Amino acid sequence: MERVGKWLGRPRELYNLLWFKMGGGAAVMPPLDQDALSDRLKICYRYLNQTSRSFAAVIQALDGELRHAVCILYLVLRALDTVEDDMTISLETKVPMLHDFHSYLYQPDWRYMESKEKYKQVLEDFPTYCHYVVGLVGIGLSRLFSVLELEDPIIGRDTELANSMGVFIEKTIIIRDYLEDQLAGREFWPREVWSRYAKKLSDLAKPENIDVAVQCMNELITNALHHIPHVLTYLSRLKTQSVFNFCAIPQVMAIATLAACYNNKQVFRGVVKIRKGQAVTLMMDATNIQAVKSIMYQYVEEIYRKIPSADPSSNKTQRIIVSIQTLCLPSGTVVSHNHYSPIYLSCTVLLAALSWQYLSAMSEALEEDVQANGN
Ligand code: IN0
Repeated sequence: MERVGKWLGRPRELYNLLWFKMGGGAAVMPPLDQDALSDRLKICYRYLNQTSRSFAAVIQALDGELRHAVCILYLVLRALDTVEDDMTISLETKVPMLHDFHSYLYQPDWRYMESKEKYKQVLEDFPTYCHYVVGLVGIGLSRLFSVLELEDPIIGRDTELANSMGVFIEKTIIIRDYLEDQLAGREFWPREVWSRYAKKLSDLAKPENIDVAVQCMNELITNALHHIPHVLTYLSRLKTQSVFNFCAIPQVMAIATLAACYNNKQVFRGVVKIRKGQAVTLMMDATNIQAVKSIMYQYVEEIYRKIPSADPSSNKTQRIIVSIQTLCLPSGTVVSHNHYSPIYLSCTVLLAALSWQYLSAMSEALEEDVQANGN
């Protein structure tokens, strides 16, 4: 019953999820012709689908040569990340292992089996880490797009924008995974921020510190939002549809995740993830710059509505949101958060109620259909 209630409030997500599961995603992400692949490439795509189902579909939809290059780059980076995140490997072993990693790629039998006790890993230099872990991915990918002439040379040359694309995703993951990383012995939140809220980063997980913990996270989210203008400029320069989808989807997932985390105590108690139906809807929608701007607008609006007046970063958060919304609207439109005309408000409520009734009826009909078909 709870599950039915969950869907009734979100009929479009239910509709998109069913459509996607029934193969509708092929319109945005055409599937790969498996028979045309060599055996080695088949293995690569099998591993890719095992690491990330939805993102694998986006990679498989890339054009020609770019598809295999990105597939292999993604697998290599995920493998590196697995070593980096493994807290059973000491730093003395891990650092040389990461340096030599490129040579293991040519040794099919290479394995690491010596898992020992848990070690702790604290990230001390966030900008350098970001440059190597994320920035180089964005810069490398952007050069690939340009060299293959799928995008203009400026995409490969403008390293600052390419860097922001990756840093926005990475900062979002680091914010969302606070608890998981704490439990695993990893510390990624920047000291210069958390030290103004607590003595130790682990203190933020203590129930008695929940209010300052949320304030600290709200500051980090406000900081991450500052990358959005660069992200929008980068995406607005893209010309190839499959490259656009590949680049835009992780960005809209990131803003949806930040909106779910903002001012949410649950980040310090469990897992906060976007719903499957929400993710599928974002994948279906984020296919052009205007749609991405409208998604960004809606999620920053959701954050704006949640800003507590007593939050220490509230003014900064409001300012960056207004400037993002200005970028997302057609030029000449003014963003206002204060004046709602009562007549517009009534019309909106009436329209929302009517749409809700219509969509609920449609989702019920759909669900009956699915049950009748035994899926
Ligand atoms: C990525 C990025 C990514 C995609 C497109 C353009 C980019 C431009 C600059 C930098 C990174 C870019 O996207 C993925 C998204 C991803 O992996 N999503 C997973 C999430 C998950 O939980 O596993 C999903 O299932 O949807 C990304 O996060 N990274 C990444 C890695 C390699 C490549 Cl080639 C592209 C990781 C990171 C750390 C942000 C670089």
